[in-house]
Amino acid sequence: MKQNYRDKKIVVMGAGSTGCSLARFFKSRDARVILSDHRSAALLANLDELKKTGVELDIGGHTPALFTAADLIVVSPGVPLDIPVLHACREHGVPVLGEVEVAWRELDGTMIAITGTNGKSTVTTLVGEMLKGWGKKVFVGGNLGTPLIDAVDNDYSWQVVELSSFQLETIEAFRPRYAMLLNISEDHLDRYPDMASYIAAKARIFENLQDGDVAILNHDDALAMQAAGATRASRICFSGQSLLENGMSLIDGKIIWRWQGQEILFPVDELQLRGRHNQENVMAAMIPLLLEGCPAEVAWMAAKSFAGLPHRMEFLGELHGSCWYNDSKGTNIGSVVKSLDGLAKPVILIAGGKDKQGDLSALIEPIRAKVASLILIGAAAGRMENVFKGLTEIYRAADMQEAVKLAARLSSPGGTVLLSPGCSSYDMYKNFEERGQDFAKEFRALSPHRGCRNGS
Ligand code: UMA
Ligand code: ADP
Repeated sequence: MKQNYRDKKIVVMGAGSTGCSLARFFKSRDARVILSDHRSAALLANLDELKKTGVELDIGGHTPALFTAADLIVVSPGVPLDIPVLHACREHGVPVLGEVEVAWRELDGTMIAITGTNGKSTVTTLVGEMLKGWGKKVFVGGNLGTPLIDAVDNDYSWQVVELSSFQLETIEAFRPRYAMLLNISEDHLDRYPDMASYIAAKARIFENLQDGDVAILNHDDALAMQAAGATRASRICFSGQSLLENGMSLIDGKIIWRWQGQEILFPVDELQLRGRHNQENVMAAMIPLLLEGCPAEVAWMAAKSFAGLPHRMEFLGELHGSCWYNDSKGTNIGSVVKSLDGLAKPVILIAGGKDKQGDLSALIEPIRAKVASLILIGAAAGRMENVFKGLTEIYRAADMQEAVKLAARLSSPGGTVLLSPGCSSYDMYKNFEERGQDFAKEFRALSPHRGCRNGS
């Protein structure tokens, strides 16, 4: 499975975290590496360090002649596959792969791959914590932050990898032992022509599974169940609605694992994670561990100890009697719905950002029911205002500082202020972390003497 890249001419597209890691990897395999990015050098980091190792640069655009003369093109997830330079490569018979495919070919060990519209990072981290609690040497990364290629040459016995639809678009033979699809709702419709194309990309996680592999599925999500199609892998499900004969169910405040005649119960009130969606995440995460023979109490101990990731319903503190939450990772409409679901009325909601062109209608009822004031920021503010007009009071804010000050003024004791944008952050910030940090900073500026419980 491992490839020989010696003296091959390889163009790596995108000089973000994926591209820089890929360039280092190919260099370590004695390939000729060209790192190509359409942004200017001033906007890119790490280039000097890479240049010193002999990586060649094609910056400020993608030079077609370099691409069509290459042996292989490896794209970063943020690169759309329908751009002219990649069409030209395909016409010239130059293979185009993604980083996940390249990494998978190099890796030994057992891989657990996790996709879905929401909950991927939480489940990926949880699975990683459970494996570590069981004493395993484990890589935890992928879309979560550390590119999978960084797992190569590290003798991890396990890899837990979060996969986005972008990363799955460019696999070929990729075959994890466990493939998890948590849920599907609208996302990334600024990249995909329609929902069917987005689902098709997600479904590729099952494409190469064989007998003996395992597909872990959400029994309550018809789209996710359908996406698994005719996979040859065994299907093991989790459900928040039905008691499954073989699988993981959530009934009357208990997670019930039923497998081959055995039953184990886990009381969800022992978890620190809040919200029903997180209970579903815990169920999904435990399945591969229990199937692999990890003692139930070891997996459950890791689940109980996990307080959640920053920027996902992260409690920042109280101000004038209202609770403030940073849910900057709420980057699509489905996740905002889930976050509002766990909160009582009245909520002051700060939303907006880079528009992903999805259907906003799933938010209409939750806004009507829970949101006392809606503060809109960013490029999507205009479209959101048109759809949500008349449901609640709507305000516009030019930046986070204005939004936070307005939220503090509008909030009332017993209420909640929530940043859950339903959009990506790229119109105003480098990423969702920077947006969440800005929100927390502005909150702290209003409440300098109040500590943050989980705050950054
Ligand atoms: N670029 C080009 N040409 C193009 C398009 C982009 O040169 O046509 C360049 C950009 O100028 C930029 C570089 O590509 O310099 C960025 O590449 P990238 O967007 O793939 O970013 P990376 O830093 O490599 O990060 C990627 C993931 N980013 C995206 O999918 C957009 C990260 O997920 C991931 O953590 C990282 O790889 C490691 O695996 C982020 C994300 O937003 C968190 N993911 C989306 C999400 O979760 O919704 C899918
Ligand atoms: P992802 O990595 O898929 O973006 P995260 O674990 O980072 O998912 O969670 C992001 C947001 O998605 C959370 O703040 C929460 O609002 C929502 N979310 C998390 N888990 C689920 C789930 N299982 N179902 C629906 N929404 C969820």
